Amino acid sequence: MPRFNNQYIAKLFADIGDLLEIKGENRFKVLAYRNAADHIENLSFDLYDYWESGRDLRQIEGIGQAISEKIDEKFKTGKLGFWDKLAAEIPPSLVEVLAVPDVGPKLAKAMWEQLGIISVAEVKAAAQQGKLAGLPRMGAKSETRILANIEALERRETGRVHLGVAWPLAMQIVAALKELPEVLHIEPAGSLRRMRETIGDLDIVVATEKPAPIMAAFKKLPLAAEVLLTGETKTSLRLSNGMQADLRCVTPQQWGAALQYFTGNKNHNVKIRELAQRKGYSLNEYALTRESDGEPLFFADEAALYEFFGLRYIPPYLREDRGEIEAAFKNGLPAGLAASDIKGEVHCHSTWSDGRNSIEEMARAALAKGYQYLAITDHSQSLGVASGLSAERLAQQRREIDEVQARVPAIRLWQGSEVEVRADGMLDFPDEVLAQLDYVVASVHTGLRQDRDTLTRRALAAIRNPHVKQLAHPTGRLLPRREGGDFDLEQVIQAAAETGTFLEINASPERLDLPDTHVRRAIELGVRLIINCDAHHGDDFNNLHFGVATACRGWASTENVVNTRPLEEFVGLWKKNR
Ligand code: DGT
Ligand code: CA
Ligand code: CA
Ligand code: ZN
Repeated sequence: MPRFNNQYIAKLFADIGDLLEIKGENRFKVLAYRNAADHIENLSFDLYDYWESGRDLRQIEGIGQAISEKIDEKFKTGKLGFWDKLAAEIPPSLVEVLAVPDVGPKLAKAMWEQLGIISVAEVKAAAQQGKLAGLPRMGAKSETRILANIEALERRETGRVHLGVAWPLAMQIVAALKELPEVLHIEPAGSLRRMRETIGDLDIVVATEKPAPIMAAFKKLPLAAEVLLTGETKTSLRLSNGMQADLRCVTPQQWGAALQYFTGNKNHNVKIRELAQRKGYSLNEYALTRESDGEPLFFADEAALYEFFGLRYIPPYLREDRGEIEAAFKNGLPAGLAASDIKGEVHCHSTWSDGRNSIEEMARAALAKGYQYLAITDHSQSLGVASGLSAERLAQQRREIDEVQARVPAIRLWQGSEVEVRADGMLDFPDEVLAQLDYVVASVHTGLRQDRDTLTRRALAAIRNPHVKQLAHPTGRLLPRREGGDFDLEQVIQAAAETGTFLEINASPERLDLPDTHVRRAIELGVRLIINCDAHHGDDFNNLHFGVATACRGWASTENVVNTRPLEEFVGLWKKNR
């Protein structure tokens, strides 16, 4: 029998208290379990030793008859019948849901009973889809607050947020400060400017002759929760979401060197500084200084600084010390691409599954983006949490897509499906159903904790299916916290290259999947990449730039990304190699 330690037993009783509370049990009973948990957690001796020596558990504060019997059963048999019965009634994972601030037992219960929610990840997804607002005593405001609480929990765990959280904050700060007449230049620098997938803190750089009013305005921003440090040219704030934001003011002549320095990353900067030293200069955040006579050299912009070293301008998204400086010497930097190069998307959702807009709304949103084509790819049947479509519902949906196509002829619409690759490795629809679809996207959403072989086999089966044109979000990671599945990505990338299956760069800031490093490998092997927002709402098409940045960080150019092609050419690429 395992010797359960005090922490284990305390957690067990705390969880029982939580589950009983969700169940709606009498308050005193709930409190009794929590009280016992508290006392056990704070014991100065080992509970198991105490029990083993045959002493009476009821002598311990907080432990009465009922709880002493349960401890006895657990220590004797390794099990607790009471817990098993309770866990069969109420999913124990709801305890984790209850840990989210503003989620009380009543709400946890309603989310579980009415929406089938049993994990924090599902609470988050439901909040994003506006599904919580409809619950009793809830509304859009409390839904937004719960979502923010979950993001704060994630930030506390990792110290980082994803771009979807950091980007709008940086834009808000920059927009507010830009109004000031003293601001000559302003840029968000650091990891955000490099469009790294997660952000630790914000770094804003300003060129000005008069920093004081800018510092004052920064401290007074509605977003500012606390001033952490403030000086003449630097101020650090704690923002209301818990993130830190640093503002640095430099003179206009220092601008080029400062922006370059604070953009990073650190290793890229170290390499640039070495170049300076080799030329007999030292480089800091303000200027280059000739070591022989201390003469400073200033740069009006970053391009001038790179040019001084005989380098092509290196865009921020490449500054990760991944060979970009060597490439810039040889004029071998990738050309990159822009959001405006993307001509359409083939992975989005409508109210037919877990999307929030109708097919027509999605079509019009895509058209407003200037897109030439859009495939509606609602989830397939086995993805119950996302209201996946059966083959019958797919047939009905086809009619609606045809109707919308007639009303919105300016954009080409396709019927697709985001077909689940089931845990057993089978696709969620038989080939006959897949054959009727215009465009098939395969995804692994479930069973991401399977072992490497099983997971990889599932991905390969999808890639090798002749109907599957694209593998969506290949790793399944969720930023900033959940690692993707343990796929053998090298094999996945090779199979995609062999078959001509498109690998997605999912532009949702929670995914950015393929990750940039694997984008680079995919390009080496000649994989055809595709960037999609996986939009669940028309506004989600605005995430495109995150996906484009991820492609660029993986050294992609337009020729690597198939949906930079206009309609006819894009369709011409659908044919697979085998
Ligand atoms: P983050 O905030 O963790 O997402 O990442 P960054 O890259 O924004 O890092 P941060 O905020 O610590 O610093 C911003 C930039 O300042 C960084 O990218 C490069 C520059 N920097 C910071 N510390 C150093 C340093 O010790 N040496 C050099 N050369 N540059 C530095
Ligand atoms: Ca930073
Ligand atoms: Ca910083
Ligand atoms: Zn999707």
